[in-house]
Amino acid sequence: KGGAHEQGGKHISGGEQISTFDGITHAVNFLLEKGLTHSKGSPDFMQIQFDCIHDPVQLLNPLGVQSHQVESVEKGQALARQLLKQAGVPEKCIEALYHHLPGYSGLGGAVLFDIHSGRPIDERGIRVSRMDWQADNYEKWAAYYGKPRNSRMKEALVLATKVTGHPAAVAELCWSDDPDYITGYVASKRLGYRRISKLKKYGDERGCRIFFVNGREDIESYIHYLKKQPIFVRW
Ligand code: PML
Repeated sequence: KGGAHEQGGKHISGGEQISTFDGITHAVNFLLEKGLTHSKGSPDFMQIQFDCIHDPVQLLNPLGVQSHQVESVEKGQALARQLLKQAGVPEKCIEALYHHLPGYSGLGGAVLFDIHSGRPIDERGIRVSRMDWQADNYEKWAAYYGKPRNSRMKEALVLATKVTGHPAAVAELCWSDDPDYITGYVASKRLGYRRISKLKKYGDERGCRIFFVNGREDIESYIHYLKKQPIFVRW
């Protein structure tokens, strides 16, 4: 994994790849290029780290992708709530989440929200790790479905596929903290990855990443899965 910072300690880029030993040079170059591009050539600090993975890698099919064009943030947010409901999140829980929401930005990770209690399980922010989609397989998928090669979408789709690929998961709600990127999504195993063109206003630096979970399942094992289980998305 790699990360870059600019002065003032603001985190501006991060990334991760799962690679074979032979592919390490390629993976490091990719992360280096990514850090340099995102920081417009001059990060103050960059770090690239290796973790040796011993566990067998689990394969998951990518979630199906559907895009919704909305006229306004209000319509986008209304659609997000409707999709969450369809995914099995009770209305009361959705209301409770929106009540907490602005406070969940800037955690550097996702908040787990229990659909039964309508409460957050862990507010420290869980960082999902160890997931990837090999470039050649992704290219084939993107060509088949006529999807634009959008690396931000690819990374989000890989993450959403992992997050919803466990029995404790009910749905995910996400939009970026990048003030220039306003598309977000709702994802669930059944609904797939549903992109919504406007979920916030340009210039807004508040992002959101919530995993709705069934708190009656084993949440410790879900958190372990999110952080440690290696996943390859494969079409
Ligand atoms: C997409 O365009 O489908 C990706 C939306 C979410 C991006 C999340 C992020 O970049 O932090």
